[in-house]
Amino acid sequence: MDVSWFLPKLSALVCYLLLVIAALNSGGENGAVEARHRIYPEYQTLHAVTVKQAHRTGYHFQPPKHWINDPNGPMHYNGWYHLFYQYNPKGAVWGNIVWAHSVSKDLINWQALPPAISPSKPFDINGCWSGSATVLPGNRPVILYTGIDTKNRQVQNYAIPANASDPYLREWTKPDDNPIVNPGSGVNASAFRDPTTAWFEDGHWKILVGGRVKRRGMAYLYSSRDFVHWTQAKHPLHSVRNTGMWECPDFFPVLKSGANGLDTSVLGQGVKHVLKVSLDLTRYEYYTVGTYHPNEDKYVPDNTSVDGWSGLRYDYGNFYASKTFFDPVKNRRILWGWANESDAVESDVQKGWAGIQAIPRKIWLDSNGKQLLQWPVEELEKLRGRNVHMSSVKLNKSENVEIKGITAAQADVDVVFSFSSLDGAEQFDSSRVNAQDLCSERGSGVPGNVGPFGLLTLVSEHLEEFTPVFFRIFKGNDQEKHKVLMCSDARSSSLKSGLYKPSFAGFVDVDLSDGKISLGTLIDHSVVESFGAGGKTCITSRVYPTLALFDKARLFAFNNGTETITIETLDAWSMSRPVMNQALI
Ligand code: DQQ
Repeated sequence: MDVSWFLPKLSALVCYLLLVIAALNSGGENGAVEARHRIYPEYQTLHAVTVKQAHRTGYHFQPPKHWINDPNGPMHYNGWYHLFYQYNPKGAVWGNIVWAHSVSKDLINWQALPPAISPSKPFDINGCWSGSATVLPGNRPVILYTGIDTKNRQVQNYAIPANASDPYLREWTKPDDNPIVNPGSGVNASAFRDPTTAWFEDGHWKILVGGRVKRRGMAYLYSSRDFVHWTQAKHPLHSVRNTGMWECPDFFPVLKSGANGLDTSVLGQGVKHVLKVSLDLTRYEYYTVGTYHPNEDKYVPDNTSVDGWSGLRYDYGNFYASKTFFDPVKNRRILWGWANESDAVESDVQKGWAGIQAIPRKIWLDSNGKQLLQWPVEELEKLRGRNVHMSSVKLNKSENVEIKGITAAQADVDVVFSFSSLDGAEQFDSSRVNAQDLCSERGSGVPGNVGPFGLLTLVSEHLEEFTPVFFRIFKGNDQEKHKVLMCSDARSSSLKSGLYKPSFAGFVDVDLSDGKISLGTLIDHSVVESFGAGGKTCITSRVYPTLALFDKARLFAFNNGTETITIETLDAWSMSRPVMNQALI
């Protein structure tokens, strides 16, 4: 028996398990600063001499050079959207982290300001890590962030604008009564970070801070009357065993019906709550939808939400440390997430930059109450240029159609596929719970009955490189009529080796009774960000083509299933470049 295919998988699995066990057991109690960003001391302070353009994005958020990670403190204040983010001003790997700061009128065109918060005081001298912003009554913004203090403890600090009448809020002051939240007894000081936006209730401000006790992920709850003196609640708002450190928790209300967002303090009858956590062990996130009981300081996920490793994700690809905020201008809740690199670290250093932010997404509760829906903010449509439109195009098995006439490496595509029958769909094997494994076995080239069908993005001239985004539809079991798999498969995305090229995938909980399914995809040189079934399942892939670059990139719609698929409608647009982080004079 040839087991050669199995050996690399086995060794990868063993390495991963060892890593997980090591992380779970280390406990961080040895005084080390625990955050699993990879540390490359030799590159941390290696300024980029040149910035390589090949894989830089056209319309995604990124600074002119160097490393970025988590989005921090997004808010709207006096006519401007603010985005802060973890940034290394000195190199293209994680380190020397400050809160970089940009402002925008429309969430698409951004101007860069000097860093808002940098290590300078005993309570943050070893790092200014992630956090959130809250706009207090009287229009007073406050930032809460994690500082790494002189003893390498993680403490929570606040910062306020030095001049609240400056619409850009360029300068921030860190008052001397910091830190305002110290790790209390029983709290692991090296696993205690990333305060949330505060909500107000019954005379108190409340926040969550992420943490871990042994293997249990924790969302510690604190309350305060004045925003400066904080008291730890008797028990965490929520915790789940065996999930490891919870980074960047986010907790917010959503309307039971309708797509409008809610201010973080809204409670009441028509409201559910969402708790999202970022799992340091796996570097992916999950969320639950549930009920917040303010009087008991408790959050209980609904029984329709899986509360653990296999819970729902905002995004099944390169997307981490996300954070939402309420936008009072358009009454919506907006999600920001870090789309980290899949490239080798040496390549990041050569490129002179690493990390982008995914396109900000409006999020709201699906009418089924079980999950969130996401869609790129409508302002993105301003960048749409030349359009190609198709309708009623039939794709028989192994047929494809090229979408010509737009800039395929920098594009926005919206397509609705239809099929006349699902009778022949293959039976889903209910033991196959791992979508990513299924996608890697049944890639875009493996024929099926209903699917695979979808888009081939960033395709090189002779198909040496391509990133397919596609669906495969199975017959379900008693509970579910159908099982829909959505994949964004990076395995053939680049001829370059030494990269992470995963077959990212998720299932799509969608009613197919109208015989249709939609796919929206944002293609931007080294990122393919996809929204299945109106934003029910989203997948972001970072890819690094060597041939499918700029005007050499092509775009196709394809079908490799025996069931004929019809492109009901397809619109594709060339996307123009916004102003991206020019310094504001
Ligand atoms: N990144 C920050 C931490 C956070 C982690 C440090 C998540 O505050 O837990 O840069 O990516």
